[in-house]
Amino acid sequence: MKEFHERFGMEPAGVWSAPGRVNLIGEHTDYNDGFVLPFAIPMRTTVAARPADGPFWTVYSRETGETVVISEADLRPGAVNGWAAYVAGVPWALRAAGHRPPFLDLAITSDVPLGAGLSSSAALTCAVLAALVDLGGLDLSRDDWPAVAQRAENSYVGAPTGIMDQSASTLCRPGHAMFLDCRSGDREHVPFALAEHDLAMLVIDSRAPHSHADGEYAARRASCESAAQTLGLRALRDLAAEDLPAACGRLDEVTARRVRHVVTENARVLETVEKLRGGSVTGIGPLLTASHASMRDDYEITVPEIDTAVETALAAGAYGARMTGGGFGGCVLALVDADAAERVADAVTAAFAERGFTAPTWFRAVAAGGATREA
Ligand code: GAF
Repeated sequence: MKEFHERFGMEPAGVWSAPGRVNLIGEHTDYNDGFVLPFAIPMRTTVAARPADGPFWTVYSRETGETVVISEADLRPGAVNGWAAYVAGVPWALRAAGHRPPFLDLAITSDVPLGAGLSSSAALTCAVLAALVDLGGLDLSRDDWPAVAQRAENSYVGAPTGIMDQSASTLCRPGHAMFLDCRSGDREHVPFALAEHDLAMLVIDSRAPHSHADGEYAARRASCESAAQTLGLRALRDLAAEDLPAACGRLDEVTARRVRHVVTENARVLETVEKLRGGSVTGIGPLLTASHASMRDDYEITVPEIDTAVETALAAGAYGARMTGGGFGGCVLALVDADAAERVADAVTAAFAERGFTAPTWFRAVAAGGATREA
């Protein structure tokens, strides 16, 4: 990688990459021990690395132009902030899990859009993890990568995420969405090759500012955990749909809607997987749209730009559309006929202009593979 050579004056020992993701369906279900169905996107974060004497990690980021030196003393939560915390958190989490990550020089580049809800942070932690595991010869099975990367984000960076993004970034396969049970870790790679069906998945970046996203995410998570406690459940995953009305009767009105979102969303993931297994890709459209309505009305995590994109895409002929990711901005998915992608995207762009919103950007998402060694 030329950035590594420019910064460190030699060739790297290897190059690793990890992708961003979109979540087809199953939003805010992961931290409730529920089901998700993400797929990796072709945009990736790439890490070139080489063992160094240490005792520190020297990290260059092409995207910020900065070089940060992370010392051993920095391996405590709170010591490093900003993007470099996602790097420092990885050796920290590896040590916490009993491994001895090697000291490295690292150069990082990324084409995963930042702050667009496409999981640029998991792409970064997982790409760094891949380099550390390989160059350190660490005995860490691929199945255990997501938990280490999640621990880096939760406990070092302080972002209370679930395990979906790190799982998608490490374990997804090309041409497949990954049906993941976030409690057991069981997964099924469900064929999702849209081109074979003359379909496309539009990803529309609303470019809405992500204000309050962190605080609101934490609040939703806390509200689910307290509801589970009130209901005497290990997690909301354990609330059956038929018990929902009785359970809601024991909760305040807002919490009841949060719980309804989680329970109905888990059911929609299972139905979506059933449809895909049966080869009915357009059949998932109404489930995507119902998921969006649930996020808008019950979980209250959408914003006007996002709702406009969904409504406009549907009016322009999408089979289904929904926000993807944590919410309060970010991206919308729209399932469309392959030859209608441009027309639907243009309709959304026009609707944004009419309402005075910042112009959206868009791309067609193809299901890509998880973290890998590139060179
Ligand atoms: C963010 C989090 F990082 C995920 O763990 C997940 O909760 C998602 O929001 C919502 O489904 O991407």
